[in-house]
Amino acid sequence: MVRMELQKDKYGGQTGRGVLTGEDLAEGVLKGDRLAISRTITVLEDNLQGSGSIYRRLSRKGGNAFVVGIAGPPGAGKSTLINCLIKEFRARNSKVGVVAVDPSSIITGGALMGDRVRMLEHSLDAGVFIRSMASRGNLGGVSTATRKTILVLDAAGYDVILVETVGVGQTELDVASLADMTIVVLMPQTGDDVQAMKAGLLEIGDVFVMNKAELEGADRAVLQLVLSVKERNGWKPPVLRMSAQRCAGVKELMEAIGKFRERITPEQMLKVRRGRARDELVQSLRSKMEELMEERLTGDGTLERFADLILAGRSDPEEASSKLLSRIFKVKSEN
Ligand SMILES: Nc1nc2c(ncn2[C@@H]2O[C@H](COP(=O)(O)OP(=O)(O)OP(=O)(O)O)[C@@H](O)[C@H]2O)c(=O)[nH]1
Ligand SMILES: [Mg+2]
Repeated sequence: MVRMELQKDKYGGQTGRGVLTGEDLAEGVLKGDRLAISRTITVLEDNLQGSGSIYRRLSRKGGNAFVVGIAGPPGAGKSTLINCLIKEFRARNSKVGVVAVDPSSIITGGALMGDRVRMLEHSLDAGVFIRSMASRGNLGGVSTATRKTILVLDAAGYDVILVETVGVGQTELDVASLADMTIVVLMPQTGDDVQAMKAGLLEIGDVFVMNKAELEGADRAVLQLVLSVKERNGWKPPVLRMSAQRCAGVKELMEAIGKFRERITPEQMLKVRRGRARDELVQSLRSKMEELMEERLTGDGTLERFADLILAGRSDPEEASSKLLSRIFKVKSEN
């Protein structure tokens, strides 16, 4: 509660000089001011006033952080493992940002709390910034909000950004595409659904961690995984064993991260980042078009009128959408 109050005083609203601008916030971020970082993420997430200028200022500053996605089924030990990674990176003097993407937390709130408590020991460290994010109906969705958060942390000077995502829905795949490398965390278990889940995860992992390796069935699970992992672009993703609760195996994981990072050539990096810039552009276009649609068509009952026309057999969805498109964009659209 105290923190919320502080945020409000410094960056949350009116000050003696008047309302703080996006530029003020952006400057705060570039100086690494934690309250500014926190407030800025919220402003960008919610598209509040000032987000345009913040975005312009910050997006030209970033590009230095190494972004690592940590994906895997619920309860595999991703947060526990991140805790271990934070310690290792801090020991090497890297500043670490953590983004916990948690679509399920709106329902339970439990996982978020768990993450907070588990990572609490780092929360007083100025070199660590942890942000949990629920998909609370953000414009453009979770991956857009995650991208913006990464942008802010990157500009604020965090060297490594760890992004935790659960499961393998489209959201997670989108989030994985934001990362420079992805670590997939699994645990020994059985069941067909798990196999299906792994199928999606197999595609995105650059390193696989079999966590809870002290549990029964770990050897078999590792063996199965080794057999299923395929070489991609000259890199055979290693399969590592870990007991994240004790951080056993974290040195090997750090080594694997280092190796992967070393072999990324500047050209590959450029290619990845160009692809990302393109995706961002498409996403932004898409959300602006949706806004436009919302603005022009829903408020005044246009959609209902066209629906009636279709019902009455006087139009069809294809023809109607072409007409509406040309109306929105004021261009002639091919039917
Ligand atoms: N036995 C054992 N338990 C572990 C290990 N690592 C983590 N756990 C436990 O597994 C549970 C889930 O760990 P989390 O780190 O919250 O897993 P998560 O993947 O982040 O979970 P979600 O964020 O809810 O998807 C916790 O009770 C951990 O204490 C391990 O190496 N061995
Ligand atoms: Mg977690």
